[in-house]
Amino acid sequence: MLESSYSLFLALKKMDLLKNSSLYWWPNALSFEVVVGAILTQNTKWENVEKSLKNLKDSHILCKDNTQSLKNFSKLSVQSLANLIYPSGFYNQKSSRLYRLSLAILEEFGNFENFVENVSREWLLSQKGIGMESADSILNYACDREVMVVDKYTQKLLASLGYEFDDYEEIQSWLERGIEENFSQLQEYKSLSLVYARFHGKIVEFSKKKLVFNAKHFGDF
Ligand code: EA1
Repeated sequence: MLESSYSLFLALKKMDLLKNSSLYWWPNALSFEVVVGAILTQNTKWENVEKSLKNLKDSHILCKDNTQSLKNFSKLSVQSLANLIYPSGFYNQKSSRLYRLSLAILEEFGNFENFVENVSREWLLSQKGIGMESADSILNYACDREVMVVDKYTQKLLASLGYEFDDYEEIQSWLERGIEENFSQLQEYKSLSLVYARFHGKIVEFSKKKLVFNAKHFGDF
C-alpha cells in the first residue's frame, strides 16, 4: 500500500508523462473551452472531443473571448449545435446541456470572469447534466480552484493498487490530503490547484498508455 497520494504523485512525476502537455495539462485551461470539453467528454474518448472542439472553433462559436463564446452558445439553435458536436456522441443531449448551461451562466454571472470567480460546486451540480466529475473538471481546469478531479481512470488505478473506496468524494479527499500535507515539498509549483491539475493529468496519461506500476516505481520512498 502507498504511504499517501503524495507517493503516487512522486512516482508518476518521475515518468515525465506530461512532456507534450500544457502547464495545466488540459488544453486551453482557464477558458470557457474547458466547460465545453467537460460536457463533451462525458461517455466518450477525448480524441472525439477534440474533433468537436475543432468544429466549434472553425465556425467561430468558440473563440478567444470567453464571454463572446458564452453568448454564441446561448444564441445557437440546439440542432445546429448538435451537428457541430456530432463527433463526440450523445449530440442531442450534450447540445441541449451546453445551450442551457451557457444561458444559465450568463443569467447568473453575466460574464465568464465573474463565473470563474463566484461559481460554486453546488451551483454546477444543480445544472442539468453536470455530475461530480464534470463539476470538478470545470472548477479545477476552468476556475483554477483547489479541487482534484476523480474519473474512471483514477478509480481503476487506485483499485489496482489495492485501495477500496466507498465513493467519489472519499477518493477525492484521499488524493487531496496527501498533496496538501506535502505541499511544502512541492515548491516548484506555483499553486495547489496546479498540482491537482497536473496530478490528474498524469493519472490520465499513465492510464491511456496502459502502463502499470511495479515495486520499483515506489521503491525510493
Ligand atoms: N486526454 C488526453 C485528455 C486530454 N486533455 N488529453 C482529457 N480527458 C479529459 N482531457 C479531458 C483533456
